[in-house]
Amino acid sequence: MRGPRLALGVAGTACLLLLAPLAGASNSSPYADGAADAPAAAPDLTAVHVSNDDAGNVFFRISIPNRAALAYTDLISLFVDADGKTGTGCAREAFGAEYALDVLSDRYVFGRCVHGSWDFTRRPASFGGSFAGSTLTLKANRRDLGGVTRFHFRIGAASATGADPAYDFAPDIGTSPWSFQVVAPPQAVMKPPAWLRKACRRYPRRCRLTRR
Ligand SMILES: [Ca+2]
Ligand SMILES: [Ca+2]
Repeated sequence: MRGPRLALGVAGTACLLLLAPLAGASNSSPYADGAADAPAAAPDLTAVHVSNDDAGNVFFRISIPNRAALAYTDLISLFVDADGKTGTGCAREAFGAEYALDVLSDRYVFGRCVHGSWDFTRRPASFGGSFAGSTLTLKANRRDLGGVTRFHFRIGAASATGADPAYDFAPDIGTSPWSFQVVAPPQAVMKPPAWLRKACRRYPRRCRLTRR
């Protein structure tokens, strides 16, 4: 009898943990790229602020002080290396990005890397973007960014006004990528594992699970 009782106790405890909200678990992190460190024509990436809310929505706020509004010729791409491996995804070795959050010619587009090529055809409902106060905001839920807890990211900005586009990168090419850890209540982003669902079905009085 000791074995089954112990197993039930563990399952019940885990269920309670899943049900317990982690109030105020959302977080934020600052990043910085040099000011005026690129050709003057390029959108100048400087302060970057990344945060997430308890629902797992990730917000990227990117300061571009030399823009009051984005020009039609401006391109900003935020590359998410969801698995932290530059050898997988698109633009391998340089970015290794699985997802791209872009604004191009006033259009906000979401890219997925499929077999080494970008697919911009399916826009997740959580994706969005805006520009105000010289700050570009891009957002997406982490479930649309591979569902990972931690990811690497890089930002590229270009102005395609002349024969030679002017670029700024944050962080600089050749340096380590920036990294962000999503902190959100588990029940907002994951299902309980199969063994736990089974245990809870078997012992419903000891373990209440919210239905999804
Ligand atoms: Ca810069
Ligand atoms: Ca990758």
